[in-house]
Amino acid sequence: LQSQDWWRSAVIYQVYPRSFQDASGDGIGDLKGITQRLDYIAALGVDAIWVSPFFKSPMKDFGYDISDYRAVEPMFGTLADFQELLAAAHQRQLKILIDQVWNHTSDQHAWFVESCQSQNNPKADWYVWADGKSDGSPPTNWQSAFGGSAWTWEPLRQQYYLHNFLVEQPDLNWHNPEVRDAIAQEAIFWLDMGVDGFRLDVINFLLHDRQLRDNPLRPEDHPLPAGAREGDPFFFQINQYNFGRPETLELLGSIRQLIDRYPGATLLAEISSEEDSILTSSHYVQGDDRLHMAYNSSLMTDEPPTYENLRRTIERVEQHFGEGVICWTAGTHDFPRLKSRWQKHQLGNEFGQEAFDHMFAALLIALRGSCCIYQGDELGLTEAQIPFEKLQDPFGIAGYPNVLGRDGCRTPMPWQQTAENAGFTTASEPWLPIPKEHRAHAVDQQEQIHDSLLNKYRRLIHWRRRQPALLRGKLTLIDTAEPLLGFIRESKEQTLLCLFNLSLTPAYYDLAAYPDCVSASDSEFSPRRYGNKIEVPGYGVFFGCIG
Ligand code: TEU
Repeated sequence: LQSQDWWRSAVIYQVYPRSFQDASGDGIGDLKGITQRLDYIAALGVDAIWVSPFFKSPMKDFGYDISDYRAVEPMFGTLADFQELLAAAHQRQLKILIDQVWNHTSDQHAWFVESCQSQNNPKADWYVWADGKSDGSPPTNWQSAFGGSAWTWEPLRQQYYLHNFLVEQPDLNWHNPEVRDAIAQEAIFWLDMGVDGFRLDVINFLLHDRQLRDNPLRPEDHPLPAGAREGDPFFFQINQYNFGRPETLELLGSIRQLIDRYPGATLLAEISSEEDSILTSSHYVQGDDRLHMAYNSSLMTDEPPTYENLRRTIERVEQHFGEGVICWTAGTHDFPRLKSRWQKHQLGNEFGQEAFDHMFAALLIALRGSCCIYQGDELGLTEAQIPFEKLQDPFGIAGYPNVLGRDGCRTPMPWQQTAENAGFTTASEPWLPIPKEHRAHAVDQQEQIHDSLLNKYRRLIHWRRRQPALLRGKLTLIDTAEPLLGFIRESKEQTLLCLFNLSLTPAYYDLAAYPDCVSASDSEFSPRRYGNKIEVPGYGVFFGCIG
């Protein structure tokens, strides 16, 4: 790969700063903490780190509510700490993507404070303001993704403002060119400092319907989209006018042009859409006037990873993304932990689960595109059960007990099995409790065990770096029978047959068509071979060189 195209097959590691490593001793992770742990991240063999927001923020949504795009939140450190992190990462050939929240700001941002004052101040049109309906009710029936109406009344200005998320997260008005220019200036500030790109939060939310049309109500027989939360009013209607507007795609060209002034810099779009997330996200990455890569929730729903589901997902990605790059993502700070998500679908006994985790890691790194690993998923951390009194996530608190909040995947990293607070902090208490059962999965423990999940991830990611077909090859699904999922990755230099057994019992594949096939990953997976027949064990993997 050209070095400027590194992102096309990058492995990205997501760091959630509050929970990675606390260097200051206040119970909350910080930038210095990340710098201290860079060697750990480098040892994984990843290409880049996506750092969740560390900008100045009242922390209503833990940093996704920014009150100053250019300042570092003091609890995370200083701008100098960030520059140190950036330099130390670059020294280790690690790129840094920062998390830009462009759809909304905090209600404490100076822009919003000004916009609130009157209907004709210089920033009056920077946010989405509207009068209520004739009876005084909100302008439309739109619902916030975090519950309740998406509109809040502002007495000072005597109008409603739009917030697709929390009341404290007013939506910027991207129809206004001044807003677009202002955000571009914030982006330039960080690009000039040397960051390698941005993760773009809810980028499909930027534009709302200018005519402020009501969303249609979801007919009772209209199936809920995959990933929709049962009983959540957000899904009582079809979210057609509040976000996901097709006009949004027209904004992408100028964003891309700006980034292209910085060779090698990249944009990773978060597409938050339960309604056909693959098709929706594919639109954001088609061609040079759109974004570089997109991730979606297709691997983060409750849908179990069966042969059928995975095959369909891969097929649809190949069909819709074309040359566009998907970033395969099976965990983030928003979804229940990968390790726990599918357990109720019975992946077998403990041995079966271990094999499954290994297989799933191999699948992630073998698919076409880039992939993202959320901190702790490489340790196999389970979803933490947190008592109501300790919950922090406003979304989880408001929806308790019906809506599962996001604290369960945000607990601190366990670095040392027996240390106080597992080595995360020297404070008496971390901001979220560290589950007892996570200690057995601590980094220091897993480093000593050759076949720990951590070491498997490390070996797989390093191995991938040496497989041209995985870095540059096209992907073709092959006609394997259930439960064996199979595809071929083929580049100029190499052709790789990739087989994944999605069941607990052994499965067989006839290699007659590839008589010269040799295993490409003998030390990691060792399926048995009987003549031309290959036996892939339960939740096993086979990578074979066929050219
Ligand atoms: O998340 C958008 C998103 O996917 C959420 O609306 C999701 O539906 C919710 O977390 C329930 O699972 C992004 C950020 O990743 C998230 O942390 C922020 O809270 C949100 O945007 C608002 O900025």
